[in-house]
Amino acid sequence: MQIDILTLFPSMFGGPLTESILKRAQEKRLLSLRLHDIRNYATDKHRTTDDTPYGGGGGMVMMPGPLIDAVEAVRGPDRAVPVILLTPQGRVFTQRVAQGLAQHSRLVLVCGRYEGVDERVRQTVITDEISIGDYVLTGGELAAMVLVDAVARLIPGVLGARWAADEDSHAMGLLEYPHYTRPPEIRGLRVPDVLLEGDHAAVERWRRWEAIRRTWRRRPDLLLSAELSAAEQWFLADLAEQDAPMLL
Ligand code: 6GU
Repeated sequence: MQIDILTLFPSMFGGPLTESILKRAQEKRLLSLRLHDIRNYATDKHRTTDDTPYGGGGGMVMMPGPLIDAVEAVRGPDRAVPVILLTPQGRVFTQRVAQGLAQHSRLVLVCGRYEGVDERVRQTVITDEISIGDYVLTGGELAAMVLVDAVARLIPGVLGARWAADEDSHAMGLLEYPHYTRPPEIRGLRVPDVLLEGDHAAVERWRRWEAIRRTWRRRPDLLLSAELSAAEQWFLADLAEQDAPMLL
């Protein structure tokens, strides 16, 4: 997958995208990330990319000219490539949205800044708008990094087979079960016996039930769309009698 990122602050992207799994994905040519400085598409000698809003009021607006030119130059002639504006006004990013984006061979990400972008950028070159949650960041750059990380790890081969993405929290519709490694006891806290006994079916059942328990306590909203067996639904009914969710 090739992801082109248009930003006024390309140097912000250094750390997160050049370490660990994303670094390996690029070395293996499974992922190609290209950063583009929107300022290179400005046309005046000061390389201006923002201007005051028509109608007055505070803040600055990203100018349409440089941004439309930048998108068209980077995207090329293929109008089927998604051009995604990162903005708090977009649809909310979820694991399901990440799975959809991971099906594409190219993405163009546009990082909004200031009070926003001139509306005509949306009307000409933007095909999708995404927000990473209901809070306001100073710009779309951090959101773009979150999106790239979540999408890149879904590309086949990016995670090793032993780390397959299909058992993730959210991919399963449940939060993950508790994890343990050695030692078997620390500060008086013991690893649950079932994990030490080598009965794989019992381990799987325990993990599934603990995932349901944790989801009930922390994110009961997720259980509305989780797929539970009849036995698991009984377990959940039991839980609901014993404890209340921590939230809501
Ligand atoms: Cl995509 N941009 C900004 N500026 N703030 C956000 C966001 C995006 N998603 C959540 N908050």
